[in-house]
Amino acid sequence: MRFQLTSRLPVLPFSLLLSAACVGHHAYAETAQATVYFSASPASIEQGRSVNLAWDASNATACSASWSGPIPLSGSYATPPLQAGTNYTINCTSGEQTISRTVAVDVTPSCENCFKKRWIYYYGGLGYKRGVENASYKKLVELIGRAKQAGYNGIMLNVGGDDSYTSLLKPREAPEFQANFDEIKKLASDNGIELIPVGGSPDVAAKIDPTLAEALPVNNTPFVVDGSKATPVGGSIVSNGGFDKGTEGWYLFDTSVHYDTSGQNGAVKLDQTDPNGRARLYRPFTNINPHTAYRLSFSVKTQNYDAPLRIQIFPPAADDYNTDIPLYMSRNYLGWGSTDGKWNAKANAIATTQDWTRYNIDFNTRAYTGFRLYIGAWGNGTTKTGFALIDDIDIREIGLAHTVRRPSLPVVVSAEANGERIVYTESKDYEVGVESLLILPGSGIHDKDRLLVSGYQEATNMLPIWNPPGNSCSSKYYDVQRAAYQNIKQLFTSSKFFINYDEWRIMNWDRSCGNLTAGEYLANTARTMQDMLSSENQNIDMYVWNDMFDPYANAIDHYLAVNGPLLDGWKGLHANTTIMNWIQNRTDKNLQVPSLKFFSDRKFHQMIALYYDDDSDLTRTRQWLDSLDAAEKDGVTGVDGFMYTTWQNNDNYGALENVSELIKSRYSKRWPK
Ligand SMILES: [Ca+2]
Repeated sequence: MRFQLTSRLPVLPFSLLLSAACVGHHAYAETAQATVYFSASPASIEQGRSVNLAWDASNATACSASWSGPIPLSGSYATPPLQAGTNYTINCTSGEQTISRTVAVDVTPSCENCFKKRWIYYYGGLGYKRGVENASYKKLVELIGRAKQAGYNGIMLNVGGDDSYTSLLKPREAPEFQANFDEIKKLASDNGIELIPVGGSPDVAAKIDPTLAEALPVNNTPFVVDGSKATPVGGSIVSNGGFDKGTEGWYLFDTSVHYDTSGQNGAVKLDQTDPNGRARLYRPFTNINPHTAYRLSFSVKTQNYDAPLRIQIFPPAADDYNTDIPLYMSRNYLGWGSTDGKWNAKANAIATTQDWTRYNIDFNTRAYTGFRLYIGAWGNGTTKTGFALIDDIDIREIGLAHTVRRPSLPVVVSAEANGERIVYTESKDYEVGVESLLILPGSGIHDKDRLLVSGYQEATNMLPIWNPPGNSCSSKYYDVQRAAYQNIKQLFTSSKFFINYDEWRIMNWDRSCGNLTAGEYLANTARTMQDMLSSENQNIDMYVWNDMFDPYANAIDHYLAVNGPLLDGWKGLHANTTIMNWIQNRTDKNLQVPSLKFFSDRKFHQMIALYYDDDSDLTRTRQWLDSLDAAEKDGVTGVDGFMYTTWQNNDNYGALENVSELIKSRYSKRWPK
């Protein structure tokens, strides 16, 4: 042992002795008179890092250092960031003797673009069955083993679906979760896989507190009082909705749509003869009030019909806006109905053969003054002989349906009288009932009065999203997010956190934040959220998807039911946020290069989310890597990782090894040794 070389052991703290024994590149020697210890820790660094020098001289009278002149007999010094290999020397004197010690610090070029983060996206529940009986648990166990073998070092864990709320936010309510999660955590740690939590979605706030839901304005619906109840004046805006005047007012959009006289005083028949399955009934509506809530009702009868029947409602074609943006396009094809003020238990659906059945859906005109209604099929089933009959189409204003109420989203009941506007008082003049108002005894509202009722309507089911997002104007939004993060922080050891802003399709309708653009609203929300997260965890390292902040994706002038232009939301992101870029090229346009450049120009680090769903021959993975090469040729820096990202069925992990092999061979210098 090196300490036995001298009988006069220098008095060093135990930890320093350990570092002397363990750390390379140190000089340790002694003379009869003096012993000088000098070390650099670490002795090898990446460009731009600093090292700590430590020394201790026993029986010496003076020491000097190459970096500063005279120094104390023992001490330490942190070097400035080093750009190249550097030698440090100290000289200590003892009588006539000078002892010189030198340490060499190796500096390796910084690998800014090394794939330091090699992650996998995982979405699944862990809560309701123990261990391997739980399919999600089992899949994750297998994935961790394969991840290690294939060279991955992180799994972004969206413990997902309906399970995520109970699992991540209320673990005690899912009794199997904790044990399953603890085992996953241990397994991941044993295999060198970091588990990165996903959370902070705006949905979380609305799920925990439904009064925080983003909601669409419904302005001045005319109501009429009948006794102690007021309901919308109503009346269908659809003429010839029963087809008793043939197809007057309607367009039979495809050759597989016919007028049918077999019953019900006329109906429309959709058959399955079109090779592409197109069978659409169409009608445009004009001179419609904006910000109005409507209920569409219709009847369907089928025989041996298995094409997916859909309802789609778009803004008017003549509108300046992007007319591809739907007003109503539920992820449930035929929409989701409502009865007695509540959503039905199940989405609207037809049987292959069924007698006449009535359905309804609710929609909102937003800022538009018209809309285009489509009922029909865009794709075929397997039977080619079946048909569906549609009849009795009715659209009327619906007041106070799925109303969201909070201080900034009031229900306002008023009337016009003698040119004056009277505003009535809740609990004194009326109470809000089920899609109606209850007029109270002694109310200022009287039988047969005409009222104007304004409120805010849940946009649930109107767009293909799962849950309505919360609105961040109220500080309650962040209270809910904070409590959620505190739970997540307890569960995970990683300081990384993925803020799940994904397809945020309804946004910025609450004016209590001020008259903001959607981009400003998003920037404020992201900044306040990240401030809150940073206050909860000083070491937090935050990640977001690109799309809501990306002008080549969703950050555009008109994005679905987002109120106002969604530009410049990125300005709210903390500078050290990493963008997880999953943008896909269009057939006519490379979007990946400009998107990577957009975020690189704004100094964000990025990871590329490769392998989006089915890509078993890696065509799209190669395309992504080609885009990365082109972007980096164009000056893009800061792409320091990738994520194997699968979404559909969360099941496409088949190419895990092939993807990492491809990257390893194509970027051997960027793959950490
Ligand atoms: Ca009819």
